[in-house]
Amino acid sequence: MRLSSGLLITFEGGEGAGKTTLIEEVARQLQSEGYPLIKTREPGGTKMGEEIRHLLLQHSDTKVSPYAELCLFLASRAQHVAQVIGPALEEKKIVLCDRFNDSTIAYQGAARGLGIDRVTDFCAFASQGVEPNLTLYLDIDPAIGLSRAQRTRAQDRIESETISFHTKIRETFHSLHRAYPHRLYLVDAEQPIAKVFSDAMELIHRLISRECHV
Ligand code: T5A
Repeated sequence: MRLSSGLLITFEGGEGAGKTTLIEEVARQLQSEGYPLIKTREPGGTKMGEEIRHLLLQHSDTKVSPYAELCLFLASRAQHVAQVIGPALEEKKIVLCDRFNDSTIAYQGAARGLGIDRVTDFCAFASQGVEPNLTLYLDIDPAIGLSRAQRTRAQDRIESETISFHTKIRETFHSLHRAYPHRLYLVDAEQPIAKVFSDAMELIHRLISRECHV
């Protein structure tokens, strides 16, 4: 199946919302339909990005400055866009990306208090103007998401933040949805996995037929 342009689809959500699970299912489905795609994630997606991910998520004796944290997320993104996302879009692929600019706006801009407008500008700079065509925000009560995440592994540095930190992130995603209703959609992540998947695929198929019909 050929596309007339590349598509960047980002998956956002609080901790344990089900992004990784959903991306796997979506990738399998789109591949079975013959679409060229890549799956990737942030922080990460490149060798440098994965090293930055380790730095960011490990527990540390050092109290990490929110400014240093922001710069590391942005450095990972800049490399990821230059090395992986940009070239894949040039090749007219679908890019399925686990987290992108909206996470930085919600986590660092809002929850860390660095300022939504300022962080939005930094994100546009780091991502070199690349914007998602569609963002699926998996909406979940933070307490439910955190308990799901803890079922499979130990909490990382950011997950270990307070519940009010995670609630602020959810509220910010809701306001991003109101600000960008034609790009960022809320998907109820408390539904069974099959329903989350079918809701997501409906939005993705709608995007493909609107943007990339060949
Ligand atoms: N971050 C990231 C920032 O602060 N700023 C930034 O700019 C960026 C890019 C990244 C961390 O960095 C922060 C945010 C994060 O704290 P991460 O690994 O991407 O870390 O984020 P997490 O949300 O922590 O990833 P998780 O792997 O914990 O969550 P997922 O991927 O959303 O959830 P998933 O798919 O692994 O599912 C968790 C469990 O729930 C089950 C799954 O089987 C699994 O066991 N599950 C369901 N159970 C019931 N019903 C459903 N519908 C389910 N869907 C999945």
